[in-house]
Amino acid sequence: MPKIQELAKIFFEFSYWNEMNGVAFKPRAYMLASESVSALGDEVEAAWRKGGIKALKELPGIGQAIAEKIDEFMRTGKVKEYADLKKKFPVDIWGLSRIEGMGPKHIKDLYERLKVKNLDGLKRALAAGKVKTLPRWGEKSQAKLHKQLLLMQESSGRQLLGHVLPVADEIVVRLSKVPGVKRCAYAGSIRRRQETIGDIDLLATTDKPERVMETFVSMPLVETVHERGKTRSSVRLKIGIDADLRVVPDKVYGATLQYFTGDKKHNVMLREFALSKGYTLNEYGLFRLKRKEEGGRRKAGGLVACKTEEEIYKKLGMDTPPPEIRVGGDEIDAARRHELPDLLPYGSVKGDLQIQSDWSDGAASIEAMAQAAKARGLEYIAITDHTKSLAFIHGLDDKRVAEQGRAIDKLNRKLKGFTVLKGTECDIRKDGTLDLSDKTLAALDWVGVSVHSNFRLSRDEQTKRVVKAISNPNVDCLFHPTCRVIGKREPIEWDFDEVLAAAKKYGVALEIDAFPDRSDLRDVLVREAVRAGVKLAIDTDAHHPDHLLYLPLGEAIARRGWATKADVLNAKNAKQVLAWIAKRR
Ligand code: DGT
Ligand code: CA
Ligand code: CA
Ligand code: ZN
Repeated sequence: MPKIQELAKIFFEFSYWNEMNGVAFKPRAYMLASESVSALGDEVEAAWRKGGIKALKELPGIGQAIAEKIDEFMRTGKVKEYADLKKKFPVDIWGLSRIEGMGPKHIKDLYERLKVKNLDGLKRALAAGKVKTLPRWGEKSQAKLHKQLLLMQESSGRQLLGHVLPVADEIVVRLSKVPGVKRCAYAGSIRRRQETIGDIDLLATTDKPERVMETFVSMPLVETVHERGKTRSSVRLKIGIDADLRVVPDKVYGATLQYFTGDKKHNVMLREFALSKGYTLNEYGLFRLKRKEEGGRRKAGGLVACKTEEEIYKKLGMDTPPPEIRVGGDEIDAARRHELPDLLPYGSVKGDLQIQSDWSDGAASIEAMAQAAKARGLEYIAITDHTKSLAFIHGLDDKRVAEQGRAIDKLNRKLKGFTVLKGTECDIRKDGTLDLSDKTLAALDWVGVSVHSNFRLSRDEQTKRVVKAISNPNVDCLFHPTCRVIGKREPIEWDFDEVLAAAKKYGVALEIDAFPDRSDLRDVLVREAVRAGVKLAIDTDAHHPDHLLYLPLGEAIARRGWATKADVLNAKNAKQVLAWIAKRR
């Protein structure tokens, strides 16, 4: 585990430990510190080197006590209080907590009553039927736990796009600088912006493969080298994922990029289509097939295209499908008919419509979030703190929402060329009613609603609950519609068609939440929303200024769902968004 993640884990475990023991305030302070450290990454060490404890305290979510622990960790590689904790309570809190529904008290029970210390121990206890004897875990939770463990196993090995993409970008920058390298890119699932990534596929073109291979296998990011060859090398990265590099001559770059971008199904379909047109396609290019010889097979003949992807698709008589939609569905047909949509260009989103501040569970002040968004080139944000049902994270009640509104008015008078919208992430109660009064909601600029509890209602009940919530005329958007958390929580069960129809009827937008483990709505549902003419709102669900960098991941999901600029509400400016809201309310 990288050093900084180690620190994030330490603070996370402190948070849970304090919570187990009923200590006030500390759990939240440690949780914020953990999120902050994890989001800031290497900036923490840089700040510490520059200005020690004092500089650390300037970082969001970090106070004196935490700064002292970071200082200790940077100096000694350890935190003494943490070592003491591990002696008292030798449990992999971090690992166990990855299971949905596994809170601090459960972890305490599991250890004290069943001596469960980690996921393996939990598996054994489950298999032995011991878990259901615990007061907090009945038969039903036992079954659910089994399912959760399976879900974790399925996703193990694959990593979230949002965590891998920055690393892949860094490698491409590094390799591109090697003398003699003409072109370099990542292909595979990263280029397609799939939500999880199995391994990183890289391409480089050069006449001197040795130098780029040497750079690749000796990058500081590399943990072990699996294989080093003249045209292909493969390594394990420290973040726990493999990366392959293939080096090819520059003139076949297009063909190789097309082949290794995939996905496999798209390639199979494309190759079949090429054959039907008298061509053959492989990673070296598109070739004309020779006439069938007597009794023999048709052989590859002259090269037709290989320099760029566009050239290859063009020779096949079609437009080039953007990598995000190459899934082996109807994209080849659409490309042949020249009917591919103009996908939402990256950088189109002008404002972030879901931001949490330190009024609820965010790490930074409203102003800090606004400044960070402005620095990233956005024109507006909506502050959407949680509401009172989520008391454990200081959700706002009507009174505090009003108070926050006044604070935002004041801030807007100060900010130049930037707007903060007054919003909420209002909790949808079990019965579909909302957690704030209609009067409060009506006074807000932007009302998002979402489900945070009772994930396991019957399909019918869940559908009715959500439809009822979005039928409230003050509601503008349904946040993280399916409540899925990748590798952790399954989507809620409901009738998506019915919710979609209701969203259309009431003019409510559906959110695309760009936060890496959410990616909710996912691509196929986005496409259904686009078909139904329901507007999408892309946002980061930022709880920290650094989370704003996830916005392009949301744009990628929209692209995977064939969304164009016209489908995305916040591709509009603040004034246009407010006009849209005014019209629909
Ligand atoms: P991943 O790594 O599981 O996230 O997904 P991909 O799509 O990156 O898959 P990967 O790394 O196995 O292969 C990269 C691309 O190379 C894949 O999308 C298409 C191409 N490719 C690999 N193996 C085959 C194959 O057997 N046939 C064809 N047509 N293409 C292949
Ligand atoms: Ca791959
Ligand atoms: Ca691969
Ligand atoms: Zn939150």
